[in-house]
Amino acid sequence: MADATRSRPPEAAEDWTVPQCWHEYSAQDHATWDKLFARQLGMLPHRVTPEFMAGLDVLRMSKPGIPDFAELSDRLMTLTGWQVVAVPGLVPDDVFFDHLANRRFVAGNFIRRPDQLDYLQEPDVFHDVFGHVPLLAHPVFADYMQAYGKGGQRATALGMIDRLARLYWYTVEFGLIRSGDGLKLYGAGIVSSYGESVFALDDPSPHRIGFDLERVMRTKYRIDDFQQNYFVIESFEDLLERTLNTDFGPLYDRVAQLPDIEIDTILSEDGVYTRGTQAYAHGKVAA
Ligand code: HBI
Ligand code: FE
Repeated sequence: MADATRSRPPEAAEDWTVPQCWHEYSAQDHATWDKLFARQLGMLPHRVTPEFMAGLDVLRMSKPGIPDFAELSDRLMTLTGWQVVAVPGLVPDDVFFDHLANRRFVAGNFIRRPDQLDYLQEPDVFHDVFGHVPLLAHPVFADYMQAYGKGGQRATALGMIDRLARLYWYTVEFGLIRSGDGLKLYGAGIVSSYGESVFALDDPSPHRIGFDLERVMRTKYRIDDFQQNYFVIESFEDLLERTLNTDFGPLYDRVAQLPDIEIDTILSEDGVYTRGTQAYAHGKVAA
């Protein structure tokens, strides 16, 4: 979540964008990307939704080194009308929403240090570009992201950003999708993390619950560790349909009257795919 008090660095434009300065990446920066890329590619193909692999392919993302945003944007523009623009890190919510509403995805231009391969707090170029950009090549998901940006602008006016942010968290960042009899990954926070890509699908600990818009908007989330529940969509078409064709006004009114739902709760009306043991989260507390 963006820190509302953060101020725009002097080198950034009014819309918080900066030049990517691709030529300034060091050999070590590119090597870090290649290492993270190879590690995910060794494990993701049978775990991630096929649309993600198709996006990597059509955007030529297996080319070694940190991608040049100008090149990515050229390809994306042709496919779905999206661009990738560089920012120094987290940007304020209103700036973020304005970019998405105009089909611009903001990506951090820096890469994590070699001692931070497994976890870092701020989204870097590996999370933002490897995690988020492949699905922007998918027309339906691309429309969903823009709809989220527009929804963010309306939610701001209604004081409901926190509720809408939960939708982003449980879909764009940590979503699972049904695939035949099984589940697959699509959330960027999962697919850019080696540990969570295994945990989210295979671990007996987390709950996996069928997506319901109102339910998701009421559910808290954690930013400091693997999720304790994941929400499963049927398809990108279904996700777009359930969000785009819903009037969020009455929904926000209803949600505002209802209590928040804790991260480890299962409700009687939930469509449960897996009832988790919660052993991972609870084991940590005891330790
Ligand atoms: N800024 N760079 C960046 N990346 C994000 O994912 C992001 C952001 N600012 C705000 C934000 N996300 C979220 O708070 C909104 O989805 C609510
Ligand atoms: Fe992200």
